Amino acid sequence: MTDSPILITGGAGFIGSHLADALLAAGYRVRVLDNLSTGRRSNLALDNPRLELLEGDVADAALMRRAVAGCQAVAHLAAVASVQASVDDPVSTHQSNFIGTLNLCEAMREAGVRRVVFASSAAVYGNNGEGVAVREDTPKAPLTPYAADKLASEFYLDFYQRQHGLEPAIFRFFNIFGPRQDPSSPYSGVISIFTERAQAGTPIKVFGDGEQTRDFFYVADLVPLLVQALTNAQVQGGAVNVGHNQSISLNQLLDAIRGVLGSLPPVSHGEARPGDIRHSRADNGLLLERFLMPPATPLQVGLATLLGRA
Ligand code: NAD
Ligand code: UD2
Repeated sequence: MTDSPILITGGAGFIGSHLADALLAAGYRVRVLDNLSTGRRSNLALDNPRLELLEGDVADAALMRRAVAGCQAVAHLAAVASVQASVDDPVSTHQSNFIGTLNLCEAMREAGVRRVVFASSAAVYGNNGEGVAVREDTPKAPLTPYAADKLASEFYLDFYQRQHGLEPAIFRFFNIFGPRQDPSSPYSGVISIFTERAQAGTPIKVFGDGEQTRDFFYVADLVPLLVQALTNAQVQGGAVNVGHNQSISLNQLLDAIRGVLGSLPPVSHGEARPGDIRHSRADNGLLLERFLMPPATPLQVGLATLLGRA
């Protein structure tokens, strides 16, 4: 381990702050670049002298150069994570979700920093592969600016790998959940919304019949994969799905929350969201081949932690 820091863009957010905690616990120095748009200072162990916070935007090329300078590796997690925000404001979200990646690639090329872990998304597949386990070679069908920016970022990372020797490790996250996921927007992760409402006793709204399925993945199981990709001697090219190849319906999810709490507030059903994917499940063969997977946290255990009943 060298003493130079690992940069986490978006490190004050949900996934990034758990990664920061794990790297600090393992003895690394961590530099976070975050504009605190959805991230929070309170997610970070700011009293740890090995943690540095640079407050600013990944779209600021000069700041990105300062952030990358002297780092041993980068986890690029900064993005406007809401798909709907990208639909509502594609120009502004493009600055965060694509220009930020390009600025990072240039800054890494200039600084000679090679290793970068990138948070891509199942969104790159659109509706393709719906109902079967989606493989990495499933044709891509980005249906929104969010998905297009993620896929374009993947292509640029691939270009910088071939042309400039960058070492990208690209993960396509399916539905990550866990503590610190912000439930405050209607487009926040469904588990963060349902568990917050279940705890507060406020009504839960299911969009559609609740039989849509998702491959949920607990954040504490994701972090060791990110750490391996940042620190392994070698990375192999190409993107890797992050999921369990197991999906459950929202109705089953609600049953599981009821199982932890003993009861649920009123649950109503509304119109399905336009464009909502019906079934989503990751083929995770490549993930298992390339990375050491920690034993999966059972959904009940993850939910109990979120609900303060662990
Ligand atoms: P999050 O909103 O908690 O984290 C994103 C972080 O990036 C926040 O701290 C935010 O303040 C910061 N940020 C946003 N725009 C920025 C900018 N222009 N400059 C600097 N910082 C900026 O969301 P998350 O769930 O932790 O997502 C992390 C990454 O994983 C994102 O790239 C997201 O697209 C991707 N992802 C997440 C999921 C999921 O299930 N949570 C699924 C697929 C992909
Ligand atoms: C996830 C990602 C998104 C993108 C996409 C790729 C999150 C938060 N979003 O979108 O970034 O990667 O996958 O396919 O991880 N729902 C309700 N009630 C609510 C909220 C949601 O019924 O109050 C439903 C929603 O209509 C959907 C399901 O729950 O059917 C999951 O919604 P989500 O927003 O958590 O995630 P998803 O899969 O749409």
